[in-house]
Amino acid sequence: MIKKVLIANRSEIALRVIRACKELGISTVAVYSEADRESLHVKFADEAVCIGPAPSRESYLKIPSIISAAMITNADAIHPGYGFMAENDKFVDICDDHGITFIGPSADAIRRMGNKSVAKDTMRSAGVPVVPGSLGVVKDLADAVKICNEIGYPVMLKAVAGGGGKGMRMVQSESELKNAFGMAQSEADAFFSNPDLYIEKLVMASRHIEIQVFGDKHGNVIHLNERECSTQRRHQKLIEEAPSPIINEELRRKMGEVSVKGAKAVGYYGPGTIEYLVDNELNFYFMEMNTRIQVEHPVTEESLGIDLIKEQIMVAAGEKLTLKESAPKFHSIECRINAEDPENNFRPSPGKIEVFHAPGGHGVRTDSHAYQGYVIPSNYDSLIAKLITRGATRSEAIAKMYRALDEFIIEGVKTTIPFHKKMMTNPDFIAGNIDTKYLERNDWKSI
Ligand code: MV4
Repeated sequence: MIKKVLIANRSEIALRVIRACKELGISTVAVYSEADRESLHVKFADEAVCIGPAPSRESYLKIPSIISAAMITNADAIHPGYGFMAENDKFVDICDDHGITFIGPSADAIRRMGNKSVAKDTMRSAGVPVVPGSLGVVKDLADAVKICNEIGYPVMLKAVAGGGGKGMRMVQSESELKNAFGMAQSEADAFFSNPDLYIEKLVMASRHIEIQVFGDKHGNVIHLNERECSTQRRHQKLIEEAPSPIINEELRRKMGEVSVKGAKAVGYYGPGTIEYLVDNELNFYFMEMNTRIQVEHPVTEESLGIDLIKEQIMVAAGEKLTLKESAPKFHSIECRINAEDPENNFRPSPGKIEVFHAPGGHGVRTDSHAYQGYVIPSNYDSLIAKLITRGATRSEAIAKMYRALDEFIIEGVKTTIPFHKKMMTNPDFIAGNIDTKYLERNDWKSI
């Protein structure tokens, strides 16, 4: 049994985990940096330990400080949230060495999915559709030229240690490849301390759709349908929903089935997400697997009426999965409310929240660590709230979202609320015609 959980994170996700622990009767330990002393996760945890100064590398990324905080408070498990320690296989090994339960997958599963080329080859072997390209790492330029001639241009050079759009470069021709290959290797080495690249044919797919999977330590794996995440800007998701307006029952079954096979191939347990690109003909291609709970997990929760974090903790404690596969019951949408100025290229807008009123009412959920008087530090990401609605239909979820955005009052910092209000009345969004390049092609103010 898990009696006390240390939450190795901050902001809304730390609070989300604390709430789940309280409902399970589990004690909580918050850790915080000097910049987060006044954060809500510190106030709502049973105990709190300061682990260092504001910069992440000196606090939330400092493994000895986190482990020490767990040891002195006698925590028997650590929940990493997302980001920071969530996909750090060495951290999981260290937890194991100290007899602390890491609330997440095994170090081995994280390692294998963290190497994007190993991940792709593992998925291909498990029967998951992948984009044509190199098998494993491309040795040198000669090898690259040969592979590209086989698959045809344009291609994508991708760093095996990259992911989430980092360390990726499009190449149109052999002459371009001759310049780009060495540069891409040097860049990958500089950014990720690993120069290895793999190659894929460029796919003209327009949607980012991901499948939620969930496994336990007894070998059971299920899928919990898809999330539509195509409304993004520079690889930052802004709006997510479940289900996707373009996925039919048959495709959901197919994508779910292969995703479960993929997760089983790495002995996966806990919640995980398999990301796909989906084209206009509804072909789907594996991109990467995220071995963590994700920011957008609430739309899956609201679409199905379940609690993914409570299940994650129970599964980490060794319990069998209690969740069951099910068709979506509701439509859910999430808008990320960031402290950014959408009028000025989404520039970060940290500072003091002078007025804060969160919306409520039927079908409305606000996940936030912010409150009136809270100062948003400039050291971390700019997410201040996730506004989630659920409706019987997509159009009801959209109507609720517009109503909730209209009630949301935040003064003192700029936020993405005006952008989201525009999107909720945008005919393209309402029709479900969204793709990953939409916000590149269109200035949001003129849609
Ligand atoms: C691609 C691609 C086209 N062809 N791979 C970007 C994030 C990472 N998960 C994979 N990404 C892409 N990989 C091939 N072979 C286009 C993208 C891509 C993208 C993917 C999902 C969501 C938004 C995107 C925006 C630009 C490019």
